[in-house]
Amino acid sequence: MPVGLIIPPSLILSDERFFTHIGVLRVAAVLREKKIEVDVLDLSGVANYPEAVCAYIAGKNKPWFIGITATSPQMPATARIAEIIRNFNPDIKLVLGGPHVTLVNAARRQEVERNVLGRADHDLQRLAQMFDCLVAGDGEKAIFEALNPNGPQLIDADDRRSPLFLTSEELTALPFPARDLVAMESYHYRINGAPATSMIAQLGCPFQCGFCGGRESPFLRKVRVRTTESVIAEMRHIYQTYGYRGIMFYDDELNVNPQMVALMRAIATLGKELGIEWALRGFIKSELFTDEQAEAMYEAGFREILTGFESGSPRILRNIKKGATREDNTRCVEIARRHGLRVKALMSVGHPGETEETILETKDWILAMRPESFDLTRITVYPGTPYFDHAVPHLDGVWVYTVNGDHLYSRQVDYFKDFIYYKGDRGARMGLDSFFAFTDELSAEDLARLCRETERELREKLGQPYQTDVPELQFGHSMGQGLPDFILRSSTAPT
Ligand code: B12
Repeated sequence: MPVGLIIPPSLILSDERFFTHIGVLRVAAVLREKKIEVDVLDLSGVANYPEAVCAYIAGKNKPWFIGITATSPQMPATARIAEIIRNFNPDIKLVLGGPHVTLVNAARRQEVERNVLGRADHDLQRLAQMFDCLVAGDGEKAIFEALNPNGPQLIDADDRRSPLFLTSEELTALPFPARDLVAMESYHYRINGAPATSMIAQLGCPFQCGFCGGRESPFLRKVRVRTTESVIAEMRHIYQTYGYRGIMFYDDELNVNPQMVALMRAIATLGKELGIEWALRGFIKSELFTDEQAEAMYEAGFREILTGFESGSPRILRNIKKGATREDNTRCVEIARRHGLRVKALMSVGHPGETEETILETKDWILAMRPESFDLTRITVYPGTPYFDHAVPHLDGVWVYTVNGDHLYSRQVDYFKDFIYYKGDRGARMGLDSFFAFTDELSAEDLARLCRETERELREKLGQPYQTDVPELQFGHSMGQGLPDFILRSSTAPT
């Protein structure tokens, strides 16, 4: 009987088959390495996913164990999937891993430390009622504890002292993510016209941004790097096995790695050896960006950088604890331009102290910089972010986070129900682009309206239309037929 791993749909995204979920495919890879039969059910973009889940658990080769991966916005679909599995067969061991449970657990740890059990404790208890086992942090070793029928209900690998927390050496030694267990050809991202996929070369970001998940979570905070040889070997594998020369690096920031320039040079050498021009894209931290890095990135094949500039307002940048000033951000754009790198500016609205004026400053900075593309994200106060973890109860279910005398108020989010549309106009078109937070000057409705208006104006002025929705996939169930290959792949299937 196989172990099933499920990737739930991300119902808030306009296109769910942009990038595969790397984390759960790393878990699949270690299972396969130990000769454990593993199925991956990829429900990304599958409109009738409940039917697909039913067909899977009722199929010929029934799983005895199901692990689900989820970010917070994937929780409404995850809860539905868990309910279906429970109702069908309560004996299946049901396990939750991934960012949501990791961050709820990290937030709860903060509550325990401060001796004030509250929102996160409540959220973790709800998860514990729904799942037999919760896994926080690295899944590659923790999965084997989860497979133990008598294992603990909470496995906390998000702890530097835990033997389940991977060292950089262990990270380097891991098998590559089992990309063959999802239908890579059904994903359709492109960089510079080249079909592209994603990879992770390093983990962790040591900075303190108030909105960012995992600032108290070693899994997301401690920088863990792989050797240059290991990264190069994975790129070679991606090209030779799947034919991709387009790669999006999902490392939090490429330039926190002191070996970054050496890595770029090695990527350039590999490109020459393979006789290809890479089409690469990745994140950098603006105040650390240098001409030397930009030149090496271009040489390696990078054509675009993404940077979380977040705001054009010095007050907001201070409140976020961004570590970069507006001048640093402007300088970063100039460096990229000098070296032929396009810039995607990741901007956001809804920080402590946000006012109409600060949103205007963001708009003006974008209009002055004219990045080749941008996002304007609505900030959500997720567990595991300083905005959540360091907030205190205010009034009637509202919590308040204070920084430099400015405030951010947030309401409890029901992760099993609330759909959090964080960018673009998909939420607005569905009447669901609400904010879950507000400031002294701007209500949640004001923030939603200003965010909508600002983004619309910027898109018009920069000639950068909204991303259009990609039609959802349907699983057609006809008698006697199994699940299609773009949904279910098994490690035992002939390759
Ligand atoms: C890539 C990425 C995306 C991509 C997703 C593409 C894709 N299909 O993967 C895009 C750009 C679409 C995206 C969107 C969003 N993202 Co994002 N994203 C990331 C990023 C940068 C890398 C993810 C990754 O591959 N990590 C590396 C792998 C190894 O880690 P992992 O996936 O967590 O898996 C490990 C463990 O969690 C565990 N595990 C995972 N699954 C399972 C399952 C089982 C059974 C077990 C036992 C263990 C296990 O083991 C894995 C291996 O160690 C992370 C930051 C980060 N560094 O992780 C943010 C991050 C996951 N994103 C985040 C957020 C907030 C979002 C958005 C909500 C956007 C926003 N700004 O508000 C949306 C929501 C998307 C959605 N799915 O609904 C937060 C998660 C917050 C949360 N509470 O869930 C993160 C952590 C960033 C942060 N620090 O705040 N994101």
